[in-house]
Amino acid sequence: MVGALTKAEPCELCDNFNALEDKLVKLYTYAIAPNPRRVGLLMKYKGIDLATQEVDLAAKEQFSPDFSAVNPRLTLPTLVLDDGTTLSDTIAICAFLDETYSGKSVFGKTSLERAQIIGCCHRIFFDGFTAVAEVLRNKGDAFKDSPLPGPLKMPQIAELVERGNLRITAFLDAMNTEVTGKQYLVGDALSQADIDLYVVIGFCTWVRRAIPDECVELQSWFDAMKSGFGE
Ligand SMILES: N[C@@H](CCC(=O)N[C@@H](CS)C(=O)NCC(=O)O)C(=O)O
Repeated sequence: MVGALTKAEPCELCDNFNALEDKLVKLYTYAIAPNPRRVGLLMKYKGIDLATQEVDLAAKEQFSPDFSAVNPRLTLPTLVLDDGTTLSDTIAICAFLDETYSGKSVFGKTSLERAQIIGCCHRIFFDGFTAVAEVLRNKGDAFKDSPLPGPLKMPQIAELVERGNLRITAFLDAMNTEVTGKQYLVGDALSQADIDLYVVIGFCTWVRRAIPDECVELQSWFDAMKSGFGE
């Protein structure tokens, strides 16, 4: 699907009219994967339409010569600007799109909120996303010799599955405490941190992990996000 325009489905939380900027940018993505989803939900929230190209990770298309010429790190999402500059880290892409496109920001209203949101995203990525990835990628044939995203080849380590599961439990428990008494993780508006937590909780289901029954606050926070995004 080269050069198609994505049109976000309307949802309760989202702006649906953000004008296409005159910058020619192209997003390489695989919409169902968690890091691309962090960008996809930000775009949906802000009503951003971009030219996109799907790179099918299930079919290992990231290893194709065409895509490795775009991003030698072989990861998604990847954003290419009209001058050829390439961004290949999700948080950087989100910050760039948030600032480039008008409307409500998901990076806070003050420099302190911005710092807190980036800190929170970093924690969710490190404590949550990488824990799930540790479980997912260290067993089975799908990620054989490829337990980390990118071109590096190395063996899977079976013990990391158990450690990853322990990390997921600790992460969900910490996030339950974090959202208690709050509608949003930082400040009084939805931020990239909320998007990231929502995505990582969804990613947990890829390794058959759900929010534990005792994490009541996290479950109701997640349910509110899900319905806000119309999912
Ligand atoms: N450093 C990247 C990592 C992104 C990443 O891990 N993306 C995954 C999809 S969720 C990927 O591209 N995987 C490719 C692979 O498994 O080979 C970021 O923060 O955006």
